[in-house]
Amino acid sequence: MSMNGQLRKDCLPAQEDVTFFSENGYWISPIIFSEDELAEIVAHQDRLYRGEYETGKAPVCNWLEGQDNPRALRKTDNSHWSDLTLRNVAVNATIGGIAAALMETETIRLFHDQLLYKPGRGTGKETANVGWHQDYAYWQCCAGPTLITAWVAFTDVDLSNGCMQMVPRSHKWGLLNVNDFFEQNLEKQQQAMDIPENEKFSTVPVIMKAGQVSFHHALTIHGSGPNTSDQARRSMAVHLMTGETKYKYDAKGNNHFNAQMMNGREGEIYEGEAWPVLYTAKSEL
Ligand SMILES: O=C(O)CCC(=O)C(=O)O
Repeated sequence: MSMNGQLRKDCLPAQEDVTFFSENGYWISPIIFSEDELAEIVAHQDRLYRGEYETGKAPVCNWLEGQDNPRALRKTDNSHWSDLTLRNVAVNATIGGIAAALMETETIRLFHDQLLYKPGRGTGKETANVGWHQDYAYWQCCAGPTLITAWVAFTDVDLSNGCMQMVPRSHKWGLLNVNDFFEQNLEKQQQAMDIPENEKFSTVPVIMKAGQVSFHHALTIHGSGPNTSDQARRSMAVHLMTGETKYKYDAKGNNHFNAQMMNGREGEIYEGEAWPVLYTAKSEL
């Protein structure tokens, strides 16, 4: 199965969708992955959790069966290092084409992926919520917020299984004071947030069918609540950067492990094998 090869033009955003993204900081695509593709992807997700690495290379901080807490959120970074099916999701050309259109840029590269599994009912106190955050807070190793995340739903998602929630327009508010992926108390976080005057904190649930992909800007505030359903919520967050994204050393030491592959080349564009190109307008010539 070749999931990455062809750019599906029928899935690209129309001009009004690009305007919506520019105004609100997020957008939801039509279905990109078929049921058969998703079944294969999910099987490979489970292989990763069993510690079976097709390429022989382990991802970063993988959750492992029999070893890690079954009730916690499973977050595996760089699954594309380890598994070719998951890699095909992370470098999917249609995802790249959509990201380029929304960011109004020519080239989209993979920064890193994050495989996610939010267990179903029974999580008890370890609710596996994702606290309000802006992705750029974690990417101070990039000179500017020229990044976008594509979140691929492997299962249907809605509020009952802890779908992501977006705060529209928040990508226009700059980097805020409250940013914590692992915080469980989203209400407390919201109260402490410095929202700009004349702006309102409102949330929109990202309700999708399996195979759809949501996109959010690196400054868009988002988080997610508990999964109260019987089934796990499965997905992959594909963190993407525009072709002009440059490396910046973060003096606070918050250098993402993928940025370490830049070997301190301050001010240089992220390019090369470590950051595969998903899409470039040049290939369209
Ligand atoms: O899966 C979630 O609930 C949050 C994922 C996330 O923070 C992201 O994709 O940037």
